[in-house]
Formats: sequence, C-alpha cells, structure tokens
Amino acid sequence: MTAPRTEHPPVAMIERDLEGDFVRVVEEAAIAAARTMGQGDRDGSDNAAVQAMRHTFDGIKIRGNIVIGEGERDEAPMLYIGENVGEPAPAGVEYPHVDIAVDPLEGTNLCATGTANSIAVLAVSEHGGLLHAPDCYMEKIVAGPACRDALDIDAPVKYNLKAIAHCLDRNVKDLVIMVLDRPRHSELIAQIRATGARIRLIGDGDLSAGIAAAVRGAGVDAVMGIGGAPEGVITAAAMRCLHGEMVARLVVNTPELEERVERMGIKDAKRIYTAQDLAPGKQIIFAACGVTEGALLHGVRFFGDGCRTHSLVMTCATKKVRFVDTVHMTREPGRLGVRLY
Ligand code: VTB
Repeated sequence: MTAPRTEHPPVAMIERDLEGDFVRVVEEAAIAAARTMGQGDRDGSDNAAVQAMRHTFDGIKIRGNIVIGEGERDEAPMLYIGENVGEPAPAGVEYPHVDIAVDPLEGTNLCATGTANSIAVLAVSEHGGLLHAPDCYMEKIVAGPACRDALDIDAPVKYNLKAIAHCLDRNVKDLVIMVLDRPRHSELIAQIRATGARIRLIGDGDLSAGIAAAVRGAGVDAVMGIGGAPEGVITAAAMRCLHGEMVARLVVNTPELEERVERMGIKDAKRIYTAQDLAPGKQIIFAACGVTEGALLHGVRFFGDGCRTHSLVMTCATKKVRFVDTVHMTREPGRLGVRLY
C-alpha cells in the first residue's frame, strides 16, 4: 500500500499556502453582505454572508472543520459547528486538516443599518488550534502587548485600569476604554467613569474593538465587558498574531449551558483563559474584510463593473500583518479603465 500523497505538507504550511484562499472567503462574504447594507434586515444580511462564505470554502483544498460557527447542527444552519468544509480530496490525496472559526458577518445590526465597522471574519488553525467554545457570553479584557500579564479578570475595575495605565506609562484619566453599550454593563461603566478614564460605547463589534485595543494608533487602550464567546475566540486568534493581551472567562449561568459546556469538552467552566488558551494553534490565519466603512477597514465600494474590498490578513508563525486591497471586476472595465486612485 502506498502512503497517501499529501498535496500540502500538513501543519507546517497552512499559513503560507492558504492565506490567500481565506482572504477570498472573507472578501466574498463581505461583498454579499454589503449588497444588503441598510436594508434593515439583519438576518438577511447574515444569511448573504453565510452563503457566500460556505460556497467559497468549497473551492479550497482543505479538510476544514467548523469549530465556531452559526450554531449547532440540529438547528441546521449553514456553517454549523462540526460541519466539514473544503473541496473533496481525490482518492489517495490528503488536504490539510484545519479548524475554522467563522463570524460571516460580525455586526449584523451595523450592516443592516449601514453603520460603521461591520466585517466578515474568520480564523483558521491546524486541527486543535482553536477552542470549541459554545455560543454563550464571555467576560473579556483585551489590551495591547504592553499589558502582558497585567490584567486580572477578578480584580476591581479600578485595579485593571491602574495596571493598564502603568503599563502604558500614562494616567488612568488618559485611558480610553471601549465597552459594548448594553444594560448589563451599567455597573462596569459606572466603575470606569468613577476612575476618570474615558469611555467609547459601541453598539456592536467587540472583535474589531479588540483589534483596535491591541495596536498602536487606534485611540483605544482596552476593551472590557461581556460579549460573545465565539467572537472571543476569533479575537484571541487576532491577539496571537498581534501579541495583544487578553483574559477571558465564559459566562455559564444556567444548567443548560453547564451541560453544553461539558458536552463541548470544557472541564472547568470557570477557567480563566488567555489568548494562548483560546487559540493555542502553532499556525493561525486571521482574515477580516470590511463590509461597512470602518476605522480599520474600508467597506465594500461598488461601481458599475465591479467592486473594491479591503481586508486584513494576519498570521502568527510567519508573523505577517497584511492589508489586501482588491478590485473585483465583474465584467471588463468600461473605456475609462480600472480605477485605482
Ligand atoms: C458582541 C458583539 C457582536 O454580539 O459580541 C455581542 O461584538 C454580544 O451579544 O457584534 P449581545 O448583542 O447579546 O450583547 C454582537 O453584538 C453580535 O454578534
């Protein structure tokens, strides 16, 4: 018997070989969602992104397994947790086995209302490289690399803000903290305000906010509060690439959730996770494409003969942060040619 022919050396080349393919996936999802911008139909926007993402996966030479997705199999959505995606491999050929976390449209409300910062986003790693998190809430603190080991999810808010300020060599009142604008955060917001730190409340999108907090120049020093756990795992993948700091814990507050968490193989529901724990993969690809205009990424711009997208793709082992600006031509450009400026 001959050993299976491996078209890509398995783990080692995931980042290098597949980066471009996954950019295409988020681009297609973003274009489909962007067509629905402002229609006021969040499910319709999400569905457009999901379908485009699912369809594009089918043309990629991977043995992909969705670990964070649109829900569980019995709800029968596309891109459900556990779904296999990728081009079927011919007999005797093995494609790389990758785990994929998707958020086809992060910020469905933002897209449905034409508000800034919705993105199509995913993270990929070798099999086992991303936590299988349930679709529940997660407490999170995200900050930049300067805050290495300085965040404590159990500490009072003022302690964390002092620590962040100290790491950044500034005063607490100079900090800008991003928080999801939700009633559950009223106490958190009051405590941040009491320290004199400044706040930026956001309607949705704590994943983009996490990226902003991890880099220099975005005017955000940290993200605090409770958001989605799936977004948390994808944020962690981004932190692995950007060397950002993150501490997180699942919010498991019902017997049903406890059972689900256990079923997913999580032994300690109260565990405090770092980015490394949530996205432990050696190789990670993080890819996001702007749907609506945003601080980090442009939204999709349509013109008569095509559209233009703006994506961010980051890798962990190969240490790249790339911006990809793509003109997609749906037909030959008119006599004025392709617009690049
Ligand atoms: C956040 C936010 C997302 O869900 O994770 C949030 O970043 C958490 O859920 O954009 P609630 O809306 O119930 O607070 C989103 O808003 C949507 O996925």
